[in-house]
Amino acid sequence: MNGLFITLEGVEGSGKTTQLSRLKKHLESTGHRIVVTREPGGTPISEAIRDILLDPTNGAMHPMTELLLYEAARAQHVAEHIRPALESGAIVLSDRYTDSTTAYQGAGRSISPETVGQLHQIATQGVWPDLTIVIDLDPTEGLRRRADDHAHDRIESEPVDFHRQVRTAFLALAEIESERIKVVDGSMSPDEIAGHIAALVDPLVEQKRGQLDRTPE
Ligand code: Z5A
Repeated sequence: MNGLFITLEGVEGSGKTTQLSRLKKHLESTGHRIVVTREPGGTPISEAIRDILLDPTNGAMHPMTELLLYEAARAQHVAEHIRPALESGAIVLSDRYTDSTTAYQGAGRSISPETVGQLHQIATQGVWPDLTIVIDLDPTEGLRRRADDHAHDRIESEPVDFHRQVRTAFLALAEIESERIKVVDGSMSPDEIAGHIAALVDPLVEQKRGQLDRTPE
């Protein structure tokens, strides 16, 4: 595919949304076509699944139901939005993707890596990120940042130990897949984090320069 696929990962409140919007501006200033999206979500069907997943009244949800719903939302997102955008040469920036499922449902809910891996294969149809940035932050700090600006959803409401397991899983993934996954310290200022992210992204954009679409949306 001609495009470039970059995902941002991390615990709740680590600053992914803040950094995605900065990265979008940075890349647009170089004339590239940028598509920003998120998981779960990114298409009407996937957003409807997101509502079910995050609804705090759905406390009875079985871990396997949760896993299948995240992957179902992803299957639609990839087929309807991500793959066509990549085929058209866009730079796609996604707030979360498969590594969140590995960390939250795999490590957090203790579902086997084999099961999670098989479902990733089915849902992604082979669409994997070129680069993943984990913004690493103590979950206590992330939850504190989020507490100020919205009510807790079903996943956020898990005990802090759950979020610690998720953080550990992201860091372990980054060790295993050190070529693809880069860790940036989320306790720095937004400007410093944006600088580190640009330093990781710019060389990749340069490598793909001839293939990327430079028509603004
Ligand atoms: N989930 C899952 O379980 N399995 C999956 O496969 C997938 C997801 C894909 C989605 O929730 C939930 O689904 C999520 C994981 C689970 N639940 N949890 N936990 P979401 O999309 O609603 O929430 P989120 O992805 O966790 O993101 P967030 O809460 O929106 O946080 P964020 O995007 O990382 O942070 P932010 O919005 O940029 O910043 C949060 C606040 O901190 C805000 O007030 C900022 O101004 C401030 N901020 C940002 N950066 C800084 C720095 N550097 N210093 C100080 N303050 C900062």
